Amino acid sequence: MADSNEMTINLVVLGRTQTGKSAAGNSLLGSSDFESHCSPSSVTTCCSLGRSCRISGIMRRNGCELALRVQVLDTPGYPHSDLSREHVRERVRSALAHHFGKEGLHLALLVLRADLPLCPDERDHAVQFIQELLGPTWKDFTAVLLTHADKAEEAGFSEEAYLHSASSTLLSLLSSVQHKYIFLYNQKNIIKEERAIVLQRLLNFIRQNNYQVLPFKHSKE
Ligand SMILES: Nc1nc2c(ncn2[C@@H]2O[C@H](COP(=O)(O)OP(=O)(O)O)[C@@H](O)[C@H]2O)c(=O)[nH]1
Ligand SMILES: [Mg+2]
Repeated sequence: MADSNEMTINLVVLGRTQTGKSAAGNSLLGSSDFESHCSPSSVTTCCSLGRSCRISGIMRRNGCELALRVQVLDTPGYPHSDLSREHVRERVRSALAHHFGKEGLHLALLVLRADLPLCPDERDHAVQFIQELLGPTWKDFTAVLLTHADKAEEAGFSEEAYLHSASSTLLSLLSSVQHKYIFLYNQKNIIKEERAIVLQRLLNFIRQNNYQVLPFKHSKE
């Protein structure tokens, strides 16, 4: 938490390898803190926390401007090329407790590629993984980030057309998280205006949740 004219939102990116988690984290932070590139093996192996600088012009409360700060926890994806499911889960679990043990988590962002169909097995793995990390109220604290929306757009899909043609697996997942989803056109660094729109949408989700946070037990070390 910070002074009264500033608000910090705490986010974690989750999802399989090469979906664009680290790139999404960088876009949200307006930085290049996280290593992100195309690779035949998983790039991210450890969790790391990135913090944005103060962002103004996004948020108001009771008629007053509030500066926003964003904290993003980048995570190794699961499935991962070199780490077992248990390793990834324990790394993420301990990083959540370490970084957000005191302040709590506002939203987990489940990162999926918009240019690939979501199949039931993958959905089940992702949901089970998030449930293990966030517990029974995971749906209230999860939003879906659909990266590679630029590729879907290149293939002729507007967001509406995309949702009309999307797999029932994806549609039921979006419905289960109360339609908290955002398309990300993250082929290069997103521009300031696009970032502001994404942050506004995330803030709306957080507001819908009455600014509740999900607490985590502090790590012992
Ligand atoms: N075209 C496109 N490429 C993306 C997008 N998001 C990520 N990428 C690329 O996908 C690759 C993997 O991204 P990365 O952030 O390392 O994935 P991670 O393993 O989930 O962290 C990188 O080459 C990114 O530049 C996107 O929205 N559109
Ligand atoms: Mg990564």
